[in-house]
Amino acid sequence: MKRMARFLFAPLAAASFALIAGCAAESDDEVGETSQAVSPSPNDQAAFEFLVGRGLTDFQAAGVVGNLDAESGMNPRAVQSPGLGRGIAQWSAGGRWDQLVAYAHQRGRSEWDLGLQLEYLWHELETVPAWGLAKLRATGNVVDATIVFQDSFERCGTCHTENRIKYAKAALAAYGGPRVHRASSLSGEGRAEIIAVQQNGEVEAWYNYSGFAHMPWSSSTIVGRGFNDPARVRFADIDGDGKLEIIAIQENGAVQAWHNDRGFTEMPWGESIIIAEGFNDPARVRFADLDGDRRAEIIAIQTNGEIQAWHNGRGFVYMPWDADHIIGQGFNEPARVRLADLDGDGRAELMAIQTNGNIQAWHNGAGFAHMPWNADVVIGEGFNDPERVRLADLDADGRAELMIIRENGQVQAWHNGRGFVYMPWDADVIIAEGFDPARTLLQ
Ligand SMILES: [Ca+2]
Ligand SMILES: [Ca+2]
Ligand SMILES: [Ca+2]
Ligand SMILES: [Ca+2]
Repeated sequence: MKRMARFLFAPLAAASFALIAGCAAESDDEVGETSQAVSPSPNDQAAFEFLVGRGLTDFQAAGVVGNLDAESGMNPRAVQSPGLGRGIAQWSAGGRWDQLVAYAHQRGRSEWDLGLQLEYLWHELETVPAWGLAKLRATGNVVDATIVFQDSFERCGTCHTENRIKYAKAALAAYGGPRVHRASSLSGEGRAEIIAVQQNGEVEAWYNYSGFAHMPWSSSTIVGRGFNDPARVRFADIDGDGKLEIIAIQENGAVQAWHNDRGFTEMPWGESIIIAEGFNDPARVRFADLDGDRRAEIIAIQTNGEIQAWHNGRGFVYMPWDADHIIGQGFNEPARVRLADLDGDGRAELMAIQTNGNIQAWHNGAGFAHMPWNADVVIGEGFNDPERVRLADLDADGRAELMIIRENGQVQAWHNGRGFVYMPWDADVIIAEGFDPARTLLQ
């Protein structure tokens, strides 16, 4: 049935310990040492959020950012001259940089891309224990985190540790603290787009530029071709970079994903891979981030009424799943099941559109775990046709809005003003007209 055929692990990239990253030259030659990014920069924030999304604490993420600021000013195009350092971590040409380039090109991506470099940095940390991820996770403050990353990952000669700590503290002050866990979207800005799988097989998406508003869309673009069965189309963020991948559940049960390289543009896709097999009934397949690391889990509503979830441990790779749990029981009608984050903590709630028209929601208190729900509440009443119900965050505050596609083609949205509570809606608006529920995705 809808079981994963197996877990398969791609071979780890061979890691060279002989050639060390960064800091090949002494301080004065180091890129970024003097043109640092002490003041908040968009790249610093993106890197901080990426690292927190991978499960580092605020101060651990800041420790890494402080190091990268010292190495390169968080400039992915930084080239040490004279010297071998390249990119945000100043990986050495002839060594780790060459592996990064190969990693990028295997995925049809540019080695100079900030997102790619962050992914590769994390790939190194996860696959090579000597680069110090376990030590970094064990640190308890920003100074220790900065020094551990300096000593284990950067391995510099003269490191100017005091600068690294200064930048790390600046990043912690700028980006630390409670934050909104934005959902992923096509653009990466977290405002749900409306997407229609048209009868000619084109997938048309409208860019959401004004959030929760009357008709918030600007012009549309084609993001897919040859998708002739809308029931087989999904969007989910498989690698946690904030941008949704497009996913096809094939007739042979394979689940194919195309990586979103370029955000909200025409056909933004790069590499495609098979992420799962054995999912023969698309009506039973869902994607949602259960543990708040921004990487979507794959979820199947089984024929016995159990909801089974596989944890996405490895991002956009072949079969990235590393564990599975039963997260629900007694869900015998897949069409009534929804998953979306209602309270902005990054962890998806589970919802059922009941036969009496109530929408019941269970709060996710434990992330990716067996039956993680710790409370339940009714969030909607009078929703008698589950096929017409959508939940997605329109205004990037992390809390999903409730939407219905009416028989006249209008799409009505209720704004989630209060999170996980009884009937959290505080406003409503018509966001679109002329949409067919059988062909429309909102996410
Ligand atoms: Ca993505
Ligand atoms: Ca996840
Ligand atoms: Ca939640
Ligand atoms: Ca919202």
